[in-house]
Parts: sequence; C-alpha cells; structure tokens
Amino acid sequence: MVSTRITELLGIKYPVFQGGMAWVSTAPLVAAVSNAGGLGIIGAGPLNSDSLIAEIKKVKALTSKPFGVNIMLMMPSAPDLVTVCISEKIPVVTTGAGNPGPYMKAFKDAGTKVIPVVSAVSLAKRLERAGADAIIAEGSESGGHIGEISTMVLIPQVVDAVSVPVIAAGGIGDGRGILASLALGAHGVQMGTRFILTSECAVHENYKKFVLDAKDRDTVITGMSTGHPVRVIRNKLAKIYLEREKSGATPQELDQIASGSMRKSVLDGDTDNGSVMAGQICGMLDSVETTADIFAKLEKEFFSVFSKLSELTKFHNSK
Ligand code: TUI
Repeated sequence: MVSTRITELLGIKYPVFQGGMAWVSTAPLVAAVSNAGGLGIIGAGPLNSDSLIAEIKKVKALTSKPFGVNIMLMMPSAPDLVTVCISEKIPVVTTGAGNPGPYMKAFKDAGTKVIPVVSAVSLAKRLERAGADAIIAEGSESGGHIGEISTMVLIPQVVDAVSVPVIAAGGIGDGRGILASLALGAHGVQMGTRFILTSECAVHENYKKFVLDAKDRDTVITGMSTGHPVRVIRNKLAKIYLEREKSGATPQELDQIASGSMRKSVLDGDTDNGSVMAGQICGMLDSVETTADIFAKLEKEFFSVFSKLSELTKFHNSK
C-alpha cells in the first residue's frame, strides 16, 4: 500500500488498524494483524487488570511488532486498565465510548501514543487540544456502539477540523474503502468486522457464520432511546429489544435485556439470544480467511482501483 503520516508515527508497514473489539480482539488476532504489517489492538472492554496483563503477555509472545490496547472508557475498570497500559509501556492506546482527556498527561509521560475514537467533529477538536496524537473518526456504518454521522461525511469534516492524522473507521472492508478513505483526507483506516472473519479470530463459529450470511440491510440500531445506540445483526434478541424500546421500556429494563449478551454470542455461539455486533459491510463479506491473506488482498485491490482511477484522467477535458 502506501506510507502515510500514521505509518511513520507508529512504525508500521500498512496504515490499517484492527478495531479493538471488546470480547473479539484477543491475542491471536492482534498478533496476526501486527505481524502482517498493520496495527493489532487488544479489546480490553471486558477485561480486568490481571486478564489484560495476561493478554498483553500472549501478544508479546506472538509478535515483536507494535500493537495497541483499546480501553472502553464507560467501563468501571477503565482507570485500572489505563494503569496497566502505562506500566506495560503499550505503544498505542485507543479509547472508545468516552473522553480520555483526564488520562492524557499520564499516557504522554509514559510515551504512549493516545488515539481516541470519536464520532463527531466537536470531540475531535477537544481531544486534539488535550494532546491526542491522532484521531480515529468512526462513522455510523460501524458495528457496536456508534455515533450519528456516516463515514463519508464525518471524515472530511474531521480532517478539516484537526491537524493530527485521522484514521477513518466505519464501513471500510476492502482496498476500495482504504483508497476512498485516503481520498477523503484520512491517513489510515480501522476495520473491525472484516477481521472477525479471520481464522485467527477466536469468536464462536456461529458468530462468524451469522456475519457471513448477513446482507446489507440485516443490521439494526438498538438503544437509540437510551443515548447508547449499538449496531447489531438483526436476531431474536434485537427484535425483543426493539419491541420493548418502542413500547417505552426504561433504560434499566433495556440494560437487563442486553445484559451478558456479548458473552452468549461470542463464547457460547448463541446467535438467537446473544448480541451479534457487526458493521454494515457484513453484506460484502463472503469468506473466512487468514489475516495474512486479507492483507495481501487489500494491497492488490488498493493498487488495482488506484490504476483504474488513474485511467480516468484519459477522459479529463482540460478545456
Ligand atoms: O466503543 C466503540 N464501539 C463499541 S464499544 C462496544 S461494547 C458495548 N457493549 C454494550 C453496549 C455498548 C457498548 C461495542 N462497540 N466505538 C468507539 C466509539 N466511541 N464510537 C463512538 C464513541 C464515542 C461516543 C461518545 C466517543 C466519545 C463519546 O463521547 C464522550 C464525551 O465525553 O463527549
């Protein structure tokens, strides 16, 4: 592919991050992505200090390349996980579902690069001022917890608003998406759903099959009324949740319905009663591959589209 400000900043080959998905992004996938030249990221979401330390140890045993940790700031364990990342000298921390401002100084002092995920321009500007090294701008095509604005309109607005490098996320699943993101002014991409469909990803086979079978319109957004919208593939649980939401259930009742639902889908393979988070690109994914094969394909697609676009200049009319 190409070198960008983000490959230079982090010392990686490809400007491609693997989203730090809670429950999903564990050591084998993280190491495979970093070994392939991207940035693998541990999803620290459900972990405590000890289990995060254990996961970091596993990644270090599998790769000597840079990797990251994603901390979900809405979790009560977040301050402890920050402490672990600092003492383990993790090169890159990405943050989601909240504002990492309060931890910025501690990370900076430890030499950790902080790359927050944002879903709106205002927070991107605030976090650049607070010292973010780069910004991941995540459009609403993404799976899981999302914002309101789609990638096509979010990326150029964030790119215009900040000076640090921007990584585009949401709806990107192949080489075309990477090239398009660079055209919008991004310096890299983050992909989540595509990396669920790898042989190294440890989610239950039923979860992978559910993502494989899903078409473009098979995801829905639950939790709009609670202020925590989450994109999942439509299933029995999502239908119950949406019906209860429509009939005016309280946020507490809705939390009860969703409680433990990631464990059910990811670990037990219960795709009826579990939450199957995935982005809208699930409709264009049709095979489970090795991470190394995905990177080889991304590179090929990127240059094939690049040369097709270059051919368009033949039709350029300068008059
Ligand atoms: O965090 C994500 N995606 C996630 S987290 C997750 S686990 C989960 N499980 C059950 C319910 C909810 C989540 C699954 N997917 N993406 C990063 C992201 N962060 N997207 C949007 C944001 C965000 C939202 C609001 C970042 C900051 C923010 O506001 C903070 C503030 O202080 O203004």
